[in-house]
Amino acid sequence: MTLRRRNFLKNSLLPSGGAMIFSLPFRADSQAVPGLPASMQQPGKPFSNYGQPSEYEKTVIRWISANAEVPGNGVSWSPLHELAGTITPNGLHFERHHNGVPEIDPKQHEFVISGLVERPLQFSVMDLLRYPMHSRICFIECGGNSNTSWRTEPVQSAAGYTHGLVSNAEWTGVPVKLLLKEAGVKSEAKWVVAEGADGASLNLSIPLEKLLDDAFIALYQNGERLRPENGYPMRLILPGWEGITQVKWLRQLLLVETPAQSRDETAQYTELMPDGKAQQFSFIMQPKSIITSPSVGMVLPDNPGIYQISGLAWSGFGKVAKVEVSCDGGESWQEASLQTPVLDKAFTRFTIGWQWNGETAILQSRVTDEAGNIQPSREMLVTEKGKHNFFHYNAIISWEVDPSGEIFHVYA
Ligand SMILES: Nc1nc2c(c(=O)[nH]1)N[C@H]1C(S)=C(S)[C@@H](COP(=O)(O)O)O[C@H]1N2
Ligand SMILES: [Mo]
Repeated sequence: MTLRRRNFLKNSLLPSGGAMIFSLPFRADSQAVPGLPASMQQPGKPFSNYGQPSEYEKTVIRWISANAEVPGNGVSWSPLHELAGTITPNGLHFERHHNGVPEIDPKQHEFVISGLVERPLQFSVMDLLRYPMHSRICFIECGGNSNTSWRTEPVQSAAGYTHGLVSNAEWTGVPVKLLLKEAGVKSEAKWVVAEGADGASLNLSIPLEKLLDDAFIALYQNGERLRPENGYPMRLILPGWEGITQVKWLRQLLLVETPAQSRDETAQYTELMPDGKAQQFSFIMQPKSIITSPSVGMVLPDNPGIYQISGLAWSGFGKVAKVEVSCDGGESWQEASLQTPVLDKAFTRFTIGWQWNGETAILQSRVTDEAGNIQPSREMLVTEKGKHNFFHYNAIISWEVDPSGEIFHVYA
């Protein structure tokens, strides 16, 4: 290795160890142009090593709700109402931390596969980077997303700050089945306990079949290495499944016969049903959609006027099949256009034109996924799941546009 590198340097045009200075024959094209103001005749700001959003976009931020009693515990909401397209920029991906963000030196980090396997394996970050990788765009949604909607009164925060514990990114990493094959899964193994390297070693039990299906260990997020907040240097991605199962700062996959019954699959992330029993392991995220623009807190400038309704839809069961939009509180529905490509278990952008007549209007969207699941009304969801649930709220979201142009969150 050393030898080859030395040869490479010898044969290259770069002075070894020296700085790379390029003096390409650039054209001197910043000459004065008559009639232009002086400011436009100056060169702009210097280049930057890592780009940041424009000064004028400073208000486009995640909204943090930290738990004052438990340091490191809380969420930050993705500003869905400010974003376009389907990919969540890395700095705006929602966050959910139980024990803060650990600072991990990738050179020190080790990931192991152990338990009911023929050959326990240990990987450094460098080891994993040498495996064949694949990329996939998919959403991650926290099971607690939208949970203020279980309350009797609708909250009036911006759309993303109520429903934005969901984001969509292109993740790149190593399929788990490849590594499990190498380790040799014993026939008794049925579950896998995934553990993170954060404060309380967050751990979750995952059925082995999902790991042998489409699970992967992501090292990259939208083309660059994972952000510390999203699991650097590696995290589990389980397309379409509840956020809690997608363990960040992954350090172990332990193959076992039965689930660990850990804190976050017993005391938390279970669904309290009307009969008083709690449902465990609600892994797949149900179909959901939201109109992101216009939405609560915005004001429509023209009354009457023509507007573009735009929103996001997704389902843990597969692709979005259709999205219908109603402007009259669900009396009538029209099919929206879906932006292509429509991807499996990923955000799909929908749009539809709307001619507002200036009167009170209630805007709603309703998604149907390719498995035939339809997003329920709030009434249907509450009837099925009761009033004391906390997780998996996926009912239709309603925005009321008043004649003043102001928009409110309502239950309709
Ligand atoms: N190790 C570890 N993994 C974790 C968590 C955590 O606190 N620690 N939070 C989980 C929860 S509840 C969710 S919703 C997702 C959030 O992923 P994100 O912060 O990258 O959006 O990570 C999951 N993985
Ligand atoms: Mo979560």
